[in-house]
This record gives sequence, C-alpha cells and structure tokens, in this order.
Amino acid sequence: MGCAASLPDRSSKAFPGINSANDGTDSKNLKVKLVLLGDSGVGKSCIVLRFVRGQFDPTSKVTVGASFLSQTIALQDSTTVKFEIWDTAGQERYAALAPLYYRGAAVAVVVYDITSPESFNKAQYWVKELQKHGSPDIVMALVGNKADLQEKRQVPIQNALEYAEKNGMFFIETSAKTADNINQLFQEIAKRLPREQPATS
Ligand SMILES: Nc1nc2c(ncn2[C@@H]2O[C@H](COP(=O)(O)OP(=O)(O)OP(=O)(O)O)[C@@H](O)[C@H]2O)c(=O)[nH]1
Ligand SMILES: [Mg+2]
Repeated sequence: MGCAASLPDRSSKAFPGINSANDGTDSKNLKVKLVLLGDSGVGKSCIVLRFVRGQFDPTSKVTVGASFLSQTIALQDSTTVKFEIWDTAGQERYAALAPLYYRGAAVAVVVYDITSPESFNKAQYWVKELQKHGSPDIVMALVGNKADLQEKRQVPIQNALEYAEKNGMFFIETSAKTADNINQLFQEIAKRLPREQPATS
C-alpha cells in the first residue's frame, strides 16, 4: 500500500491532534490526526482501505513502516471531520516506530482480530502504551475486526466490551471484508471528539 511522505500538521494547544481546517476560523471543519495500532494481520490496512476507497483487498500486503491516507466525513450537525490516518505496521520489528505516529494523535484506533486471543492481548499492550505515552485527551477506540468470521471467534464480545469500558474506550466489531460497521466506527469517533466550547459573552 502507498505511503505519502507528508508530515502531520501542527496541533492546537487545546486538543493536540485536532485543528480547525481553516486556520482556526472555522470550528465546523475539523482536521484530526488518527493512528491505527494492533498486531500484524488484524486488518488495519483493510479497514482504512474500506473506509477511504470502499474496497477490500484479500491479498493485502503487510505494511512497511506506516502508510498515510485521509478521508473527510460529514456529521449530522453539518460539521465536517477530516481524518488524517496513520496506518502503522504491526510486525514486531516496527514496534519502536509506533511513538512517531501516536504522539500528538487525537484518536487511536486499537485493532484486534476476533479469531485471535494473541491479537487481543497485543491490543491491551497498545492501550497501556497509549495511556502512558499518548496525549491525555486521546479518544481511544477498541475494534474487533474480522467479525464475518463468527464461526472462528475466540474473543468473546463481552470480554472486549468490559475491557473497553474499564479503560474508557469506545468498542465496536467490524468487518473490512463485508464493510460491516466500518463507516459507523469513524462516525462514532467523530462524535466523541472534544469540541472547543463556544465563547460566551
Ligand atoms: N475475513 C476477513 N479477513 C480480513 C478482514 N480484514 C482483513 N482481512 C485479511 O487479513 C489479512 C491482513 O490484513 P491487513 O489489513 O493487511 O492487516 P494489517 O493489520 O494491516 O497488518 P500489518 O500491516 O502487518 O500490521 C489480509 O489477508 C486481509 O485480506 C476482515 O474483516 N475479514
Ligand atoms: Mg497493514
């Protein structure tokens, strides 16, 4: 998958990783730095490809380093949110690079594969890492991907839900293959972004 060389934008002081798209003049158009973390093979790149291009690649290659894509969505209140998405590489050899991508991120999407308990353990490792070193206001989502593989499920929904609740995370199961809950994931994240309070006179 392609990888753009651009660097993320400066962060606002109020909420690191969230900027008004028009130099602070338009709070209805937000620009948000989002990072995906999780074990290799859980489907991070496929989730991004489904969200940004509406496609699924059954032969998806492992990500090298990280890849960057962006996508803008509109909310019901007519706010637009531009997600600047850093899709990190889950292979162990790239683990040391992760802080480059999650530092200053407003949103972290931590992905596991519902058929793999090891990947759920790895997700918990990333949550701890983000709690220690991520932005204090970071919005975290826990995503159980490959929900189409119900017959191979090894991570019960209840376990993930309890873990997410305990850690103040939003939880959802998705399938990049069938597109199930992919748009909902990003819509729900957008709704949870901290907004600056309108000035009172
Ligand atoms: N059945 C099913 N397979 C999926 C789904 N999402 C991804 N896959 C498959 O899982 C494999 C790995 O997907 P990737 O998106 O490349 O995984 P990744 O998390 O980006 O892996 P790294 O880049 O190594 O970190 C590919 O063979 C995909 O086709 C899904 O929702 N359902
Ligand atoms: Mg990948």
